[in-house]
Formats: sequence, C-alpha cells, structure tokens
Amino acid sequence: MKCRICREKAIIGLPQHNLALCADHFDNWMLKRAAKAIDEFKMFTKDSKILVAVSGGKDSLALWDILTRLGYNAHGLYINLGIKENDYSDESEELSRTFANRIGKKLQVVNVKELHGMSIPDKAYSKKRKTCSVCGVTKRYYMNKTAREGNFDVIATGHNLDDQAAALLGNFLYWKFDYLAKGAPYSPPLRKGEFAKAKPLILCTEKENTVYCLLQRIDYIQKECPYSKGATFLRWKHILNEIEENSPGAKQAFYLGYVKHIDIFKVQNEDMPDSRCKICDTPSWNEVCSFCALWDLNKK
Ligand code: Q46
Ligand code: ZN
Ligand code: ZN
Repeated sequence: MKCRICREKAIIGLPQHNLALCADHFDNWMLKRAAKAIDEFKMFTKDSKILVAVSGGKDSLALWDILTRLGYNAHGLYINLGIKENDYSDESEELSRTFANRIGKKLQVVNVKELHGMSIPDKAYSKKRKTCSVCGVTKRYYMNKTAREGNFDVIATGHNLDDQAAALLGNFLYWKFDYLAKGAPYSPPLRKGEFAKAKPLILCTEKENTVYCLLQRIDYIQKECPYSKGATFLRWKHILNEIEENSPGAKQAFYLGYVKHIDIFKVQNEDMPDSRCKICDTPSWNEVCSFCALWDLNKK
C-alpha cells in the first residue's frame, strides 16, 4: 500500500476516502480534516477563546494538540471525577497534566471530591442514580462555570465520528427526539449563561485519532472509564463497523445526512423559559437546577 500523494509506504488505509497515506501526509490530512469541520460548521475563529474538555483519552488530547498546531487559542479543562477503579481518575489527570506541560498550555483542574467531599460514583450510590447521569450533570456544570469565569467563547469536545454515529443509530432506533435534536457538530448557546459547544474532530474516526496520537507520541489513557458505554452502545458500534466494512463511507454519510436534516428535530426546544437557578443563577427549567439539587446545595 503506497501513499496516494508521495508514493512512499502508506501507514494507514482510509477506504472511505479511497485513500492511503504515509505518516507525514496523514498528519497533514488530520489537521485539514479538523480545519474543514471548524470552517464548514462555523465553529469558531482564530480570535475565539476555546475551552477544550480534556479527559486524558486519545480523542480529547488529539483535539487539543490539533487546535494548538492550527494556531487556535485553546486552554484545557480536566475534571477529576474521583474514580478509584483501575486508578482511572488519577492516571488520566496525570496524563492530561503531562500533555499540557508538553504543549505549554494552561490546564485548569476541577476535583469533584475536593469540592464536594464525595466522588462521582459515591454520589451516584448515595442518590441511587446512574453514575453516568451524575457525571454528565456535574461535568456540564463545571464546563459552563469554567467557560463563564474564564470568558471563553466556546467549549470544544473530542467527540469522534464512530461514537456520534453509534449514538445516532441508538437514538433513531428508539426515536429519542430529545437526543436527536442535540447531535449537531456545533450547537450555539440557547440562552445567556450557556456556551456554544463544538466537536472539531467529528469527521475523524476513532482509528484516525489513535494513529494521530501514536504518530505524535501523545501518551493517553488507554483504559476505558469503568462506567463507560454499556453493551448496547457497543452493539450499535459493531453493527455500523460491519456496514462500513462493506460500504466504506456509510458511517459518515449516515451522520452528515442527519446533520443536514437536524432542524426536523429542533421544534421541541423552541419555547425555553428564561428562568434561572435561584442558587447558582445558571439557566434552569426549575427553581433549583439539576446540579444544585444533585449536590444538595439548596440545603446548605
Ligand atoms: S466519564 Fe462519566 Fe463517561 Fe465515565 S462515569 Fe460515565 S459519563 S463513562 S463520557
Ligand atoms: Zn506521503
Ligand atoms: Zn444551580
């Protein structure tokens, strides 16, 4: 297999693009893929202040690296969830800090247990709630808070094409309209106090992000979060991989086709009240937002 551009030995085949590339041309191609997504979906500009949600995994570290190399003003935020299993949280924090030092960028760290006296899994147990739901509410809150306090313009996350397409398949199968309205590559803020969310690596696959990290010698956490992705999600991924193998490009066509028609699902979000949480003053449907209720801030 030879690189389509220079005819040297290719290190990766990209059948969905009818392409094979050597290390140098693949590296260049990844930068262009991210730049294309940023421009095509009007995510941000070189003047924007970007907060990258860093988990220590390959997707978010590849994203931070690519944005920095493209000349964007991107700072990192790492949220330590206090997950002890497999030393997951401490190890991913360490890798995120090491990477931030390497690229000379600022990494802000929020430690949930230090702030609230309890880790995410312990909170979930005490509230009899699913760990990922407690995690989601908490991460969202701290991402918005950090963005607000640091005067950021946009929050960028490392979502890749495989994960987005698998989530989309699951949401379509069960017609989850709420989620179908939220899968865009770029979501502008709906109200004051909220932030735009961008997914610059949305055109890149998991494999591409992994190869990028290997080539750039980015040390990322290889373990999955112990609470991650149930069997159902992995099944959707597996099914899409089978389809992709026989029809290269199907995964991207599936996701981009949805993006083109996403407005069909948006109707439900139109009448958002402009109410705010009486404790933290962030936009909220209820008097007390889900974060303040979860962490019992209304009782203090
Ligand atoms: S980090 Fe948090 Fe994920 Fe782990 S606890 Fe669940 S939501 S799986 S992206
Ligand atoms: Zn080449
Ligand atoms: Zn609140």
